Amino acid sequence: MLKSRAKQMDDFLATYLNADAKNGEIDRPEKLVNAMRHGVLNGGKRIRPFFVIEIAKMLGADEELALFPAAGLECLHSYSLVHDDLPAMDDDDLRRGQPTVHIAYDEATAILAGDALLTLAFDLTAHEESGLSAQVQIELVRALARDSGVGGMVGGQQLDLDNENKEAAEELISRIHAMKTGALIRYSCEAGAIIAGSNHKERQNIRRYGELVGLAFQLADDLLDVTSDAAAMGKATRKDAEAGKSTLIAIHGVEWARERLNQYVGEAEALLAQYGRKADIIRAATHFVAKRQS
Ligand code: GRG
Repeated sequence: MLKSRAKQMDDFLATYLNADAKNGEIDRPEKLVNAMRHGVLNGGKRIRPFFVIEIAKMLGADEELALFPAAGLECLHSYSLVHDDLPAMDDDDLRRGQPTVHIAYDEATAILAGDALLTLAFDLTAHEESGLSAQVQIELVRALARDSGVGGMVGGQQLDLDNENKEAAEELISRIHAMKTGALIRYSCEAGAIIAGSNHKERQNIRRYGELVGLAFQLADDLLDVTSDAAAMGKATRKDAEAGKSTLIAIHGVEWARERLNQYVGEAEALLAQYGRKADIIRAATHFVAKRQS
């Protein structure tokens, strides 16, 4: 299911990032479009668009209505990875098994490709061909801006940078995770509820579900690091230890993390109970996130 949704998203994004396509009457610089394509069309799991589409469907919306906002969210996520890989940030040469955008092109082009993916995200979220009402588009744009900006992903990245090489307290690590990684995953679920026209109570319920999935996603990421070839390092994860970052696993250990992960999954499943069989796909996705191997 995740694979077929990922293919659907890849096809959709490839169409919107076609080097021949014109934005109104304005030609788009080919190099920049190709760098954007490099940053997006490179084999991501597409978990966030999956949640947008499948939550909207679970709540009774036509899946077609979720496509534009789902693609917008993946563009935003991809921009964050392109910028995160830059020399001024994590300075990574590989992403999704391929050269990062600043390696394949150059640093200035990677900055611009990230910028252009971020703005394309909002273009797609409030797109005239989406079939969504203006009110729904505004709600999506506001929620996406809130969760990706200073109080969400970007703010979390700043806190993360400020705490490199320091022993951060558990509360601060959790706050960084919730903002940097969790906020976009929570948005992916809330967006599904906004598209389906959920009432306040349902939207809050789905937001909480998304929060739990975000927590599970980050913990699974930390576990993946220690259970990979970095395990020998013992204390912290290889990736994070190299970057001088504290992790919850370094504080509490692997067993605690596994138990906590099960607890998040249990709580998340309880929130889905009211949707019965309609939630089967989302239930399976919750387990996939918690047990993911990549
Ligand atoms: C630079 C503004 C700015 C923000 C960067 C998201 C982020 C903030 C940095 C990424 C660092 C990182 C590797 C965090 C761990 C969790 C995470 C977001 C992993 C990547 O997401 P996946 O697993 O990746 O969904 P794919 O490649 O499948 O899309």
